[in-house]
Amino acid sequence: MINTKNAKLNAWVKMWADIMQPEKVVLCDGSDAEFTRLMDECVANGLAKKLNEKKRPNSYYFQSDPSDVARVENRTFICSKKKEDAGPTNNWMDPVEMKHIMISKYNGCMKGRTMYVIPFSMGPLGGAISQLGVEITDSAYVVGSMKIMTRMGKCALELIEKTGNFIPCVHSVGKPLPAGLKDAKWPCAPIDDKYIVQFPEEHEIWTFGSGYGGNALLGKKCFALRIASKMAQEEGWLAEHMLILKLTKTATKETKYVCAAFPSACGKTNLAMLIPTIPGWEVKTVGDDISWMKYDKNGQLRAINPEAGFFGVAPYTSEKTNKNALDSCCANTIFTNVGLTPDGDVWWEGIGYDCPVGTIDWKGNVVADPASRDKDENPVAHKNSRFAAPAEQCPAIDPEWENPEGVPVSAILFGGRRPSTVPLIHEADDWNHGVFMGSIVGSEVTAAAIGLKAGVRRDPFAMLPFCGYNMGDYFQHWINVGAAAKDKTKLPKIFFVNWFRKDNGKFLWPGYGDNSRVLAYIFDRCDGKGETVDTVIGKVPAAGQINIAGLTDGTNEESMEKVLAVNPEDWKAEVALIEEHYAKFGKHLPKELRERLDSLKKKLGM
Ligand code: GTP
Ligand code: SPV
Ligand code: MN
Repeated sequence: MINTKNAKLNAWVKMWADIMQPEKVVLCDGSDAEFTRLMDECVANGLAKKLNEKKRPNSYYFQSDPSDVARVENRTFICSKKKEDAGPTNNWMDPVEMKHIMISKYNGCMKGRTMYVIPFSMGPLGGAISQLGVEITDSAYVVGSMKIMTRMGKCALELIEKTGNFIPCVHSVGKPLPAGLKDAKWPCAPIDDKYIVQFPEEHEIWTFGSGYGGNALLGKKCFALRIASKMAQEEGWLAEHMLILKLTKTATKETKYVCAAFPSACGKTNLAMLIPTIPGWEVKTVGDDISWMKYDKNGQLRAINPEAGFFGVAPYTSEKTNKNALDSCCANTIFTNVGLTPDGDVWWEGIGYDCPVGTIDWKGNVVADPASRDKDENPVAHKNSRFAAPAEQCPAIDPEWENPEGVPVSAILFGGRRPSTVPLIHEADDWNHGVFMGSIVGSEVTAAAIGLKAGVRRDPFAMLPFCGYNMGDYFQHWINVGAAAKDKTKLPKIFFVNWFRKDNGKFLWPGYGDNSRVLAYIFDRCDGKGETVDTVIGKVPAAGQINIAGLTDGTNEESMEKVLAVNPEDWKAEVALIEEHYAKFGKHLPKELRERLDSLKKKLGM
């Protein structure tokens, strides 16, 4: 058992150890030595490979079970007392019933394994916006990943010992290890036996059966979004699926911080680390996935990144698309489901050079003839393969990224993958109009979750899989946060962007580093500069306002007109889809949003 200075923590661990019956219990200290020891144990037991020390020091390679490659939304539950409080977009089960089922799963689930106890902080240690948690897990992969993704170990434990406050996070891969048997390469439970469960009223997380990312690194989606969104509703702040970046106009050294919510695998990591292709601008990274925002005493909304690492999509990360992400993975990184090259390095589609013959693909097969592989049907790296890399290794990390007070937010962006209808950028008239924009975000589905139907789905605020309570009440919370602003002029300006509009199957906008051209326009709009044109959905830039100088991909005045176009017929069809989407929320839909939709319909003559 463990013997910390906090009796509540000791008793909680003992209770779970009695149920799960691990061979031993280990309190993690978060040291570099512990990381290397645990990862080397995984290597010795056949669960991981150590990468070439010369090329990628202190880095490890894992292949998951083919059933365990992404989040599992149909196995994710919000267990509030009342079904209505989970709302129409979440799976719900009665908390008592769920606990009953899960305790039977947890009974003896760690036999033959070690129970690791991971104290961690989301956000800078001791910061006013930060929160503490403790995860118990039987996965060394989870311990290693939590070391990268959170402030973990002794430093967090000391704070927990002082206050006794922590969010309890329970995890097991759900596969006891009978004595004498060799462990699986990636132990986990079958797909229908995976449980990702949040108890929002109790601020507690129980998960079972998956070892993957958002299912198992409980500080991330389970805590920092599902539970934190509920805490934020109770306490008047915001917990969002957003990157945070700093934009600097180098001539004047003026800076602005921007938060952006895009659905999973829709470009947050890329935008957060972007290298501008236009002179005079610099981008620094604060976070790439999650933003917690609170008003300071002057009424300024400030954001922190609660994480300490990046759990990024590997495919198509290259020197050209995202050099800063690639450089962040240079050492001390865990890779999952990418390709393993014969010289002990990693490879993925779109890394920028050909796949070496003899590379092992994510399923463990040798790639004998790389040129003959279909990169879409049978990729070497799974489409949701990921790296977990320490944020401090990012060359573009903002010196302010660990400021416990957070950074002041000037603009909020919403977006998704929309092949049609939605222009490159449009601007909200005011906060509530921005909330309307967030509430109607839609996107083509990606590989970040298992088992979703292809096509565009509504993903309001990019929070569809991550809101810990009724999404209608969440919309209302956003309206309330705007109304609570002491000084409305200090509220961030809200924009909607779409890097993914197509014409004849081809992207109309080059994206990636060229998104700096849109960021520059946003910067000026925050200062009230720049020329706009009013459309039915909001302000779009007037012709020539987005700098396209030097673009050689075919972008010209004509393509800009297409990518910025707001076509009333498209929007009439969109309104019908929004109606359908809104109908789900019944009386939980804020009247302010209904009014916005009605006003859009009126403008469209509907
Ligand atoms: P999560 O970690 O799942 O939350 O994803 P994310 O939002 O951080 O997405 P990420 O930046 O990892 O991008 C996902 C995919 O979108 C990658 O394959 C990128 O290459 C692609 N992508 C990112 N930005 C752009 C862009 O501006 N244009 C285009 N066409 N593709 C992009
Ligand atoms: C996402 O799916 O939005 C991710 C990856 O950031 S995961 O941590 O698996 O949720
Ligand atoms: Mn994400």
